[in-house]
Amino acid sequence: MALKMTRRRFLQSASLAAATIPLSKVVSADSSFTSGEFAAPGSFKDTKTVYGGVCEMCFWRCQLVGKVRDGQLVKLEGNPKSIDNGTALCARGNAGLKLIYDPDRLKHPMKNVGERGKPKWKKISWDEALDACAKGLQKVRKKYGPQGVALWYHGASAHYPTAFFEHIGVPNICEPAFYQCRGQTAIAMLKTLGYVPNEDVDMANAKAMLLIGTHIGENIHLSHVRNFITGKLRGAKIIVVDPRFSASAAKADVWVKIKPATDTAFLLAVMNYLIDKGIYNKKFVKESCNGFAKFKKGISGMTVKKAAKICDIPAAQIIEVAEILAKNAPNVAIHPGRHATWYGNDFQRIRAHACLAALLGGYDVPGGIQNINRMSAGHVHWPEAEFDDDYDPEDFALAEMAEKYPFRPPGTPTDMIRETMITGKPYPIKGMVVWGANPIKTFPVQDETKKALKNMDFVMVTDVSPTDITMWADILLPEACYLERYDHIEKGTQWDCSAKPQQFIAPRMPLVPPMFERKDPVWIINGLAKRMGVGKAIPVKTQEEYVDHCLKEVEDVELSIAKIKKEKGIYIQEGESSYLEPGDVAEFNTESEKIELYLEELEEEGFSPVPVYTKVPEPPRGYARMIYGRSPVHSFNRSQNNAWLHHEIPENPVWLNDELAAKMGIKDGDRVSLENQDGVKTTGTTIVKVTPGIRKDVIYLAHGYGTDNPAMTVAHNQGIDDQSMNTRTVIEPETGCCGMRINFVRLIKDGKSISIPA
Ligand SMILES: Nc1nc2c(c(=O)[nH]1)N[C@H]1C(S)=C(S)[C@@H](COP(=O)(O)OP(=O)(O)OC[C@H]3O[C@@H](n4cnc5c(=O)[nH]c(N)nc54)[C@H](O)[C@@H]3O)O[C@H]1N2
Ligand SMILES: Nc1nc2c(c(=O)[nH]1)N[C@H]1C(S)=C(S)[C@@H](COP(=O)(O)OP(=O)(O)OC[C@H]3O[C@@H](n4cnc5c(=O)[nH]c(N)nc54)[C@H](O)[C@@H]3O)O[C@H]1N2
Ligand code: SF4
Ligand SMILES: [Mo]
Repeated sequence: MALKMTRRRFLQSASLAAATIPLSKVVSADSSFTSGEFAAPGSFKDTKTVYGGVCEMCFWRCQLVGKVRDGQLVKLEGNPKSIDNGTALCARGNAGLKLIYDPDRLKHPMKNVGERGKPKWKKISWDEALDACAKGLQKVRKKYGPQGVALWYHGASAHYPTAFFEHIGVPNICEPAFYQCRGQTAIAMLKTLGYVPNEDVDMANAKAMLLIGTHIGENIHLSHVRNFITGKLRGAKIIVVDPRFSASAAKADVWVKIKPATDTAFLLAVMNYLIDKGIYNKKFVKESCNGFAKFKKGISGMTVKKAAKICDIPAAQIIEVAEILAKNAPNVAIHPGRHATWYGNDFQRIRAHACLAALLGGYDVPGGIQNINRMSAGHVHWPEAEFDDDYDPEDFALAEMAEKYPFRPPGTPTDMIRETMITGKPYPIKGMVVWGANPIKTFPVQDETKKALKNMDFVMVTDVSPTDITMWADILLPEACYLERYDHIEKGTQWDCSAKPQQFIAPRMPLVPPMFERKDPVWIINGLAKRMGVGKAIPVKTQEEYVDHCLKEVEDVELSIAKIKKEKGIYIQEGESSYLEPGDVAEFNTESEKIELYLEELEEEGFSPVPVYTKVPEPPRGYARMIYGRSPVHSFNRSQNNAWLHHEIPENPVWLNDELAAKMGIKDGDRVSLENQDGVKTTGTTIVKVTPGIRKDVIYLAHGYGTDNPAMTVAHNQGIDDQSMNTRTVIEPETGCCGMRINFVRLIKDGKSISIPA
């Protein structure tokens, strides 16, 4: 791996750089920075601590404090008051400094005077920019109706804009990052348990844990990693199922080197074994589960022997896993999973996670999945809009078409919006608004996304930095980043469920004011609303008022920004333990008020009511399946231009099995590119990591690399883009989410394609 520094040295150098080098030297020279904005630092004595920051280098939202000197942020630290991340931040959290002062960041509104996708930027004023956006969107609305506009969004800053676009009747709104992330996990859990446990699994107090994929340690969500490591240190047995020796596999007692896409068969076999041997939790199943007899019968076909063959693992290992789980039940952490859009057969797999936890009684007990009480928090709503008689946004929500995906996450499936943008059916979508999302990188089949964007009459993008999506804007709006603005409330609970139960609320507050012409979402949207003739409906005047309003809506406690400031950024109150009292029975908010082992709703819609394994196509001869995961120091594509993080892991090595490599004549560190089953090649190159820690039928790489946008001067063309290899996708029939591990690749070295031996 191209790690040039140890993590400890990185953190030392990161904080040293922040503490001692004038920022004017840390950022590279850029003519648009005035010297005044990057004045020389004062003395250490002048450094003050500003409370109330909330990280958004990823979406875990750790609570921060900023060290500020002469109006400049010189260091970020975890908020000592935090019951979540404490004083810790991960590498990305630390490196937020290099985002805020990245000279490549968007500074002014810009108009594309070149082509979409090959932009030429002209700096314009906010008046010009908002006029152009209002005009562009109104023109589309006039010609095609309000349904002519669609929205793709992600992130905390998109709450208010989304509410605005709903208010003006935009019917097709999608969070591609939810649809292609944990959307289907959420719905599978909701239907099975009656609530969405997210990653609320009490690993710190588990006696055994099971991770399917879920590569904690590369997947860095700070308190979640801490939860996992604490469980490990307290002696939990760890089972990791992964075709690759992931960071969590490296901490495991049992590594199940499973054939990709076969996890449901594995889980079914484990469950069958528990049932056959009578070593499941009979009391829990009787009291808290619905449809056990039909479930038992429905899954009985997947024997240990059969699954061993399908999953390409020893039968003895399936039995070993089942025995470990049974022995440690109910204190077992069956991880619900997060990113699940793998193969298009994943809804059933996530249901299997929930059912296995049920057979073990692993709910609301130490170690188990927790139904965590969270404080309610307010939102700001635009007033209910009144539309013409002949227009009802619901009639245009592509909802009828989407009905074929009865278990879809909220919103219009990403794929359906894209399709409609291209075909104009059932009606034209000709205006696209993108707010904080990068669908070029997020969403498979890039050519289709580009075709859809080309087909628009108007595209408006709001972002903090140039990324691959910003190249497709007609008007590009620069937003203040998470360190420079107020934002929607974050709420949570103590991560270790055995600790004194506490809950917190931490709204995001700015650590320093925004530079250049960067603005917050309320400012931008209100300007747009006025120009689009809905100024009277504006619910709040400033971003600060917006957050104050959300705080006032929190039930049972009086909160305000002033109060949160006094509380050093975090309001903490006593909570209730999520563990059941002895004698209590867990509650599930489903139709049967129990865990739906057998989900009738699925049957009614023509799907299997018990989890079922569906086979997916195998790699063609000469290719291996491409799988992906996280780089521990990056968040998707969004952090790639961060100089500190780029310095750590500048490209994404392609993992190749060592025996294969020997046959192919490939050595560790060789420079290669990838070619997929459709003959599409990656633009950039990367190095090979030759390792026994991966199966022979897969090639692995970290997601997010391989940036097309030359305006990202650090990241441009560094590493390779996994999404560019996803020229095919599969739409999951239950949910409408896109499977992204169904493409196959081989290597190219020195211009020659090298097949993967069988
Ligand atoms: N550093 C960092 N951390 C992050 C993020 C980030 O961008 N950077 N993003 C966050 C977000 S939004 C998400 S959703 C999560 C995603 O992180 P996870 O939810 O952990 O993602 P997964 O896809 O479950 O896990 C990826 C692992 O699955 C393995 N895998 C691939 N195919 C299969 C298979 O068929 N079966 C099994 N059992 N394993 C398979 C891969 O080898 C890899 O180790 O990470 C979060 N954490
Ligand atoms: N091939 C492949 N596809 C994937 C994944 C994968 O692992 N492989 N992972 C999937 C998962 S789990 C997820 S969660 C999604 C992630 O999908 P996205 O969230 O769309 O991914 P990012 O690349 O982080 O793009 C976010 C965009 O928001 C911008 N941004 C950052 N901060 C702000 C802000 O404060 N305001 C505004 N307006 N913009 C901001 C960034 O610069 C960037 O352009 O991708 C999914 N798609
Ligand atoms: S896990 Fe890291 S990047 Fe994510 S919010 Fe926490 S400190 Fe920030
Ligand atoms: Mo995600």
